[in-house]
Amino acid sequence: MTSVRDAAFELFRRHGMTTIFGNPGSTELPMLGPLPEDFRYVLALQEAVAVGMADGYAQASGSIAHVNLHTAPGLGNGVGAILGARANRAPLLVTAGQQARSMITMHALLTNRDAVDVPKPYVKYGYEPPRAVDVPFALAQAIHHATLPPAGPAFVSIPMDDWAVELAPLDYASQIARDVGGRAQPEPARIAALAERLRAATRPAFVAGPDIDASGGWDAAVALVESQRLPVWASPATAGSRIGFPENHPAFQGVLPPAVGPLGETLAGHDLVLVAGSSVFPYYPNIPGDFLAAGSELVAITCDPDEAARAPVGEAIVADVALTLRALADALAEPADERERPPARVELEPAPGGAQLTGGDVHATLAELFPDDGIVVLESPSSTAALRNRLRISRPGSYYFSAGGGLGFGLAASVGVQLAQPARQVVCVLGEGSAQYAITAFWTAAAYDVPVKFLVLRNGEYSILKWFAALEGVSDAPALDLPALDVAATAASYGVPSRAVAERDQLHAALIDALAQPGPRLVQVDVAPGMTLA
Ligand SMILES: Cc1ncc(C[n+]2csc(CCOP(=O)(O)OP(=O)(O)O)c2C)c(N)n1
Repeated sequence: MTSVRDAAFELFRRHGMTTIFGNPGSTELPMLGPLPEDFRYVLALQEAVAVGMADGYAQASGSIAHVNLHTAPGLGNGVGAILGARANRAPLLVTAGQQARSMITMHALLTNRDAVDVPKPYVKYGYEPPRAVDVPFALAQAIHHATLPPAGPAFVSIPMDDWAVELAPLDYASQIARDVGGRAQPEPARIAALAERLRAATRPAFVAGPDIDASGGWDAAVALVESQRLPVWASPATAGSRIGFPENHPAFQGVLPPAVGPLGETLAGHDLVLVAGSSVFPYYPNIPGDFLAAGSELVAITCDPDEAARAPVGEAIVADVALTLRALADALAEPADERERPPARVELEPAPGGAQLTGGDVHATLAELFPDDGIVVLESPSSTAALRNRLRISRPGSYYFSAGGGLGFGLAASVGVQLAQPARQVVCVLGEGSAQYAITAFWTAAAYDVPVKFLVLRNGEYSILKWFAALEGVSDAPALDLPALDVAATAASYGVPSRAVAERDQLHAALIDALAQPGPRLVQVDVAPGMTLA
C-alpha cells in the first residue's frame, strides 16, 4: 500500500525537490522520519532563516525549493521571509505541520488556527486539505502554482496524523504525475507595433529589471540593446532582486533612483522607455513628481499580470520576458546603425577618504579580488550603491538582493545560493545590523560546510535609518546606534572562522585568505558611518 507520505515524497522526487529546508517540531516529525535516502534535510535554527535559505536555493537553482515549517509559531516566524520570497519571485513550496485532525476543533496546543490565513497576502495558493487522502493532490497543486509565472511561494498546512494514512491509486496516482508549465509568448501584433515604435523613436532607453535574469533573457537583452544602440538603466537597486544587464557594458548608464520624482527626471529626454522584467516601479521613498517627463512614453514587459495592472503609467505586454525580448529582436532585424551610440556613463567620484575606511573603499578592495564567476548576495543598506558602482557585475545569476525590503534575506539566502551553485564562489556582503536578522544561518553554513565568504561592514549604527531620518525631517529618533556588535565573534561561536580588521591592507590580506580557504569564512571590517554611493 502507498501512504500519504510515500505519495508526497514520490511527488517531491518527480519535481527534483530532494532538498528540504526547515526547522522541525513535533508536528513535522511524522513527515520527516525516516527521510528517504535520496533526500537531504538542511536544518535552519529559526524558520525565517529556513525560508530565506530556500528562497536563495530556488532562485539560484532556477527550480522549486521546499521549506518545511513548524506549525503556528514557526509559520508566524517565517511570514516576513515568505513576503520576501514573493517579492523575489522565488518558487517555493512552503509546508507546515498542523495538530492531529481530531484535536483541531478544540484548538489543542500547537493547533495552527486559520493556518491558511497566516501567510495569505504573500502566497499564491494556500490550502489545508479537507481529508488526509487529499494531501498529495494539494501538494501537487501548490507546486504548480509556485512554479507557474510569476513564480512565488505556495502553502499547504498538513495535519500530523495524515502522513500514515493509506491511499487508493485513484486518490493520488494521476494527480501527482501531472506536468504543468507555461511561459507565455507575446502577441505578435503587439511585438510588431512595439518594434515599429522603437524603430521610429529618436532617443529610446532600456530599463533592465530582475526578471531578465530569472527568465534567462540576459543574452537577448544584450543583443537587443547592442543592435538598437539603447542606453541602459538598471531598475532601482532598493528592490532589485537580481541584475538584468552587465554593469560593465559600455551602454550601461547606472542604477535608477527609486523615488517617483528623481526616477522620472532621470529618464527625461527619452521618447520611449522600454522596461523589461521590472515593476513600474518599486518606488521608495515618497518624493513626489512626474512619473515620466513630458514627451516620454513607456512600455513594460512583464510576466506578471498584477505588475502590469498596477503600474501608474505606461503600457504593458504580459508575457515571458526572455521570449519577448527575443521576439522583439527578431522583429527588429535591422540594427539601428544611424542612431548615436549611448553616451559614456557618468562616473561618481568616491567620497574623500578620512581616517576610517568607507563602504566604497571596502567594495573597491572586494572588486580587486572578486572571482570572475563569483556571486554576490547583498544586504548592506548604506553601501548598496557603492557595491553596484564598484563591482560592476557582468554575468547572469551573479547577484541576489531582497526585493521585499525585509532584512534577514541576505545571510540566509547566501547559504541556499551556495548550496545550489557549489562550483561558484558566493560572497555575502552584510551590514552588522542586517546580519542579526538571520544570525543563526552561520551555524548552518558551518554545520553543512557551505563555503560562503561573509564580508561584514561594521559602522556602529543603522546608517541608512539616519539618512532616512534626515530625509523625513525626523530629529532625535531613538535607537539608531549599534555600539559594539561583534559579528566576527558571534559567527566564530557558531563555527565560522572569522577575522576582524580595520585597515585596507589587513582587509586585502584577510579577503585573499578567506577566498583561498575551502570552508565558510568571515571578514568583519570597521567602516566610517554614513551612506556611501561610490
Ligand atoms: C525585517 C526588517 N526590520 C527592520 C528593517 C528596517 N531597516 C532597514 S535598514 C536597517 C538598518 C540596517 O543596519 P545595517 O545592516 O547595520 O546597515 P547600515 O544601514 O548601517 O548600512 C533597518 C533596521 C527592515 N528593513 N527589515
